Parts: sequence; C-alpha cells; structure tokens
Amino acid sequence: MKIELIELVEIRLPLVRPFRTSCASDTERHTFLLRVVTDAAEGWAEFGGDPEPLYSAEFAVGAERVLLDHLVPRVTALHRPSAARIAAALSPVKGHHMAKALLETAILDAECRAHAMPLATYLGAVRDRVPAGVSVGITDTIAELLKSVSGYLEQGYVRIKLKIEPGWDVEPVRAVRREFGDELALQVDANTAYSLTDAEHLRGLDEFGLVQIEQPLGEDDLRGHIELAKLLRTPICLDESIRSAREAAAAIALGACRIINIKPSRVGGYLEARRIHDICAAHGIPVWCGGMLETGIGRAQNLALAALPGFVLPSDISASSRYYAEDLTDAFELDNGCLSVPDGPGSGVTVRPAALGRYAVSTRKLYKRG
Ligand code: OSB
Ligand code: MG
Repeated sequence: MKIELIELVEIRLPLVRPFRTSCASDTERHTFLLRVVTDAAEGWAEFGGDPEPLYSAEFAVGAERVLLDHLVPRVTALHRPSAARIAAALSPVKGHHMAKALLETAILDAECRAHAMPLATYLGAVRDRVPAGVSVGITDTIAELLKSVSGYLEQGYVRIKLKIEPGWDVEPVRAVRREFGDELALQVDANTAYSLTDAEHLRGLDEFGLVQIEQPLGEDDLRGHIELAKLLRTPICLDESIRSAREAAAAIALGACRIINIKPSRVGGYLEARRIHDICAAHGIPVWCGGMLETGIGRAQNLALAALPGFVLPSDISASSRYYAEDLTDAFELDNGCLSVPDGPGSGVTVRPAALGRYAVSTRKLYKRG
C-alpha cells in the first residue's frame, strides 16, 4: 500500500441537545476527520478530541500541528505502511495518543478495505449486534433529567449512565432509581471531579446498586483510586487514567479498578485497544467501549471493537439520533436495544457527500505524494 494523499476535514455538527459533564459543556461536535488515500483504497478516521483540552490534554489544533510536523512525515516515510507498523514508527513522539489513533485508524480502514475485510473481522469480533448504553449529561433540574432518561428507556437503551459532579450526584441517582426501579442497569461517570477526601460522600452512592462509578478521581491519581476502591462497594471503572495496555495492566494489578472503559482514541488506536481487551480478559476484568460523541465514522469503528468477546458490558455507543439530527453516514438505529456491527469492508460505512458538504468547514492537505 502506498499513501498518495492525507487530508484533514474540519467538521462542526450541532448536537440534538447540549451535553454537559463535570469538565465541559458542548452544543456541537467540532473536530476533524482524516482521509487517507492509498493506491489500493481510501480510509477515514475521526479525531476523538475537542477544540479545548478539557477532557484530555489533547486538543484539535495541537493534534493538527503534531500530525503535520511529526506524525505524518514518519508514516509517509515507511517503505510499506500498514496499521500494525504505525505504532512503532510513531513511538519516538511522546504522548499524543488521539492524534496517533487518528492516523493509525485511517490507515487500518484503508487496509481492511483493500482486503475487502470488515474491521470487525480484522479485530476478532464474535458478535453481530452490540447492546447500546446511553450517556446522559448533567441537566439543570432533576425533572429534566427524569424526562430525558425516560425518553431513552422508551427507545430501548439497555443501560443508563449519568454524568455526575459535586452537587449533582446522590440526589439525581436516588431520583432515577426511585422513578425507574432497581432493575435498571445504572452507572455514573464523574470525569475526575472528586478527590479522595470525598470518599465518605461517594459511599452515599453504594446503596443504589450501581454497575460502576467511572473515573471518580484525577487522571493521574492511581493511588487515590486504589484507596477509594477499598472504601466503596460500587465497582470503580477507569476511563481517563487508562492510556495504554501497560497502564491497564498496572491498574488491574494494583486493584485501582474492577472494570475498564476502553476508548480507542484515548489509548492510541484500535490495536492498543485490542491489547487492553486481551489483558482484561486474561484477568477477568469486564470492559466496554467508551465514546466521544462520535459521528457515524468513529461510531462504526467503535462497534467493530465492541463486538469482541471481552466487551461484556453495554457500551457508550448510541444511535445517531441521540447525537445528531443528521449523521455523516447512514444513520445507526436502535433495534431491540442493540446496534448492528457493520459488515462491509473497513468500517463498513461511507461518508455521505451531501452531509459532509453541510458540516465540513475547512479542508487541509497534510501530505501529497510526489
Ligand atoms: O467520559 O465517557 C466520557 C463524551 C465526551 C467526553 C468524555 C466522555 C463522553 C461520554 C459520551 O460519556 C459517550 C458517547 O459518546 O455516547
Ligand atoms: Mg468517562
């Protein structure tokens, strides 16, 4: 495979409703897609980050810079570029997992398409359908929250995740439990909003039988999570803290978490995501696939990953309509609480030119051969 062209397409898609977490409030998804054209096929990927470094240290303009100056030159210098060779080629560059994931994923998509192989098959999928969870943002009132959860349950989502922060935790969880009952698979995500001194307060969540509490403490606070895990009955899941297979192995060995949220973009791509899946499977640690409000491009690829055998908990992969009035691909729809894993070559989806025309705000060439 020879790389002919690498192009970045900046997109802005309005969200159907604002999405508020303990670290940010978004009304649109403003990010970029990467298009890699090779002599054999074309591949697409979606940047996991945002314009501002509020969830992760990475952000769109920084990623563009590091791609242009440091990542793209290393990859285009490869004699035979292939997805499996990207990580080693990029390893001299420290960090920047989301930017690296973008490049590796677009090449992986092209490579799978060149072999007419679905990404799900390449990764080792064992399922055709994936149970869909939904991540529910912080709202102004409990009444508003109950209304939105009720809407999602009517649509068939099989698991509800509530975003929490200090001042919005025990009460919303109590209200959702009271309204929808103890059978509802319910979990919370703090996006690093607490510290170990909040342990006593967080114990107040134990009575609600939550599936997990995601990332209560800081990204770099492994020690804090180890201590907190001894104090809570609710299982701790790590999101932001897990950026590699090595960090996953350490967190498991040290007892910092009982569940891991695998986000391909955060960990540098689908190949590292699969390694984390394998390590977790070997340790009996359940995993699920996290999301970054992806458009159909990234969501299709996440579905391929979530079809692996260790993904035993519902993922944050919802239908297109939960995010966007119009998606960039054909819409993903819920069928009995599940989404279908695309079975066409590569990610199995294509960008609809008309939609891209409406939501692309600029295009930049990062590389052209010759
Ligand atoms: O912590 O999982 C998170 C979205 C943006 C940043 C961080 C997170 C999220 C979500 C959205 O929870 C999940 C989705 O894409 O449906
Ligand atoms: Mg999270």
